Amino acid sequence: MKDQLEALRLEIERDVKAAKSLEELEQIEVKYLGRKGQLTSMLKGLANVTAEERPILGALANQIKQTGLDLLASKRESLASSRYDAVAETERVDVTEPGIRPPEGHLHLMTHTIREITSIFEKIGFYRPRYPEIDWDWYAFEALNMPPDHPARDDWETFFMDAPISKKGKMVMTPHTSNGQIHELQRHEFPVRMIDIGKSYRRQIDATHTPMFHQFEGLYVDQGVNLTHLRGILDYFAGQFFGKGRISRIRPHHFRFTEPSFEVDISCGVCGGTGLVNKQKCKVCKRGWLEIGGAGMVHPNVLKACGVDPKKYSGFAFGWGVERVAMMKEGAKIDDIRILYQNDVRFLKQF
Ligand code: FA5
Repeated sequence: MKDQLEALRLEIERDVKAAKSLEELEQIEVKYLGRKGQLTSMLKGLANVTAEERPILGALANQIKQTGLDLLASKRESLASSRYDAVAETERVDVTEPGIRPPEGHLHLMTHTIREITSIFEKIGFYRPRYPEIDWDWYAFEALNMPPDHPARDDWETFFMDAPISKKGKMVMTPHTSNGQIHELQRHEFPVRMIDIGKSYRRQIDATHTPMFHQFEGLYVDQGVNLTHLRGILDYFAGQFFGKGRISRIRPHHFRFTEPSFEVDISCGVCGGTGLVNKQKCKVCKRGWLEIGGAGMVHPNVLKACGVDPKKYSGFAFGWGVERVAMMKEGAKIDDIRILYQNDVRFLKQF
């Protein structure tokens, strides 16, 4: 039995030495030293040996058990530390390495443009009120001197709301921001120096029109305001928004709510307003100027509708498309307005 015990000691030593994982060590412990292990079953054989041999063999068995436990413990320690070494090698983290930035959104080109326009006008004392984008017919048309048979009041141009009709007419999704002029003038606080920027809606869609777009509506009303003030503001905006050297011009036009009325053009940034690039017709503007929108002196009927005395007060107004002016900026290279609202990240990322 002594030889068997010694042989067992050697087997335990050999197996522990060869073990490559903590799981293997677990199995070795169960196999040799566990409750049903080989050493335990040998100890049961002690009952058959002589009384003199029994304590000697018992002591030897205990010693082998202790040796086995010690060997297992030290092997466990060395396997665990080499496992950490391996993890440290394969899963090393260099905390000084630059991290991976999560994708980050940014403001839409239209929001940037709205903020830029606001700040250009704020610098010269204009303020930005907010007026309804769904409003009564009276504000959107009637008080603006637009008769009931005006084409814009037709279903073809304007979105009418399916809502009860009030004293102020039908409810409409504003087709322009000019309703802001009426709300502002009704406050009777002068001077009025408003830049109202909001959404407008029309039944139009093509490369230069969207059913929802933004307009910015300027209104300056005080005693003694005349056309030269409008000209000054137009040139100021052209230089600030489009860049130094860009100027404006006005051409006669017709709007019901201004008199006289104009169409405003901005000199083309590509040909410098000459219409020619290397003696060839400028491809961007064809004639030196880009159309920006309408303007004019506020019609006396509009002032009267708001309870303002046209003999005492005068002023000018203009209304232009935010999308259009953004598209006209040099280098913008946007040839279809609809792309602004398609939410294609490849497009949006560029701004
Ligand atoms: C008006 O809406 C007038 N209320 C402007 C005005 C205000 C004139 C104050 C005088 C005094 P018009 O319909 O031309 O005018 O539109 C003005 C601008 O809005 C256009 O020049 C264009 O830049 C923009 N616009 C009009 N319709 C659309 C559309 N469907 N999509 C994108 N932009 C548009």
